[in-house]
Amino acid sequence: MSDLIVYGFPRSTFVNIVRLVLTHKEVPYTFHDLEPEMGKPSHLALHPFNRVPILRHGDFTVYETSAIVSYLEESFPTPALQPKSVRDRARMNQWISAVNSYYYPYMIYHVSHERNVFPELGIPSDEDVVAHALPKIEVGLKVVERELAHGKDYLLGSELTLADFYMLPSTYSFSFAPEAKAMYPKYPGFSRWREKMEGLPTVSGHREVASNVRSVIGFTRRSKKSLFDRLVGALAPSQREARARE
Ligand SMILES: N[C@@H](CCC(=O)N[C@@H](CS)C(=O)NCC(=O)O)C(=O)O
Repeated sequence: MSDLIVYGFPRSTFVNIVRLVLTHKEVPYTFHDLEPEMGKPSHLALHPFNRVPILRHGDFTVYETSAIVSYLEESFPTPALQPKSVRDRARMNQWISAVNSYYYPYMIYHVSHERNVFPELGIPSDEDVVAHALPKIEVGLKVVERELAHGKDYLLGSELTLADFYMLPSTYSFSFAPEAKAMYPKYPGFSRWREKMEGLPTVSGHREVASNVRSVIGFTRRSKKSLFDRLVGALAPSQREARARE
């Protein structure tokens, strides 16, 4: 068994970034589903900010996705997922920061939660939160489209980098929202990039492992209650109102 453990829950966007990188590098790892432990002392001992993912490698533990993927890149350098040129690395880090600051918050924390997660828990969507996020998502899609005007396969050009694996999970989860179905076809370069990414053996391999039927059924049954308990705090009216202004 591998001495690498990824802690998280299967649906998490950031957890999936880490799992994609490990899959691409063909590094074996064990996945520890933290769903039943979220917010409990065993989880907070790993991540004091109450988030996922967390990586354990032997006696070393690290949280925050960008720190984790940098560690993986340096510990398992081949195949490389960061460019050799200083400027391309800056560009890659620009994408990573943009996903953290603009793509994930609006696509996932705002719209996907309102459209997919809350209704699954029997809670109606807050249309103000969705309406506020949509123009910001449109900006994000225009930026990707403009960058991909170079006509090459990946965000930075012909080289697959961490930027692509950062962008994929947010744009994948958001694709299930009805708004994405209307928006995505307007961006042909972005749609080609998604197709290219989905066709990579890394991505199909990861999806197969992540959608393992037994674990998904287990997750759905078990997680509804804990997800509800966990997110109920986020439903405080003041917090939801704040999200419509962020
Ligand atoms: N800055 C963190 C963000 C991680 C994050 O927000 N993870 C989400 C899941 S995608 C989370 O843990 N949410 C807490 C929850 O769902 O209770 C990182 O880069 O790892």
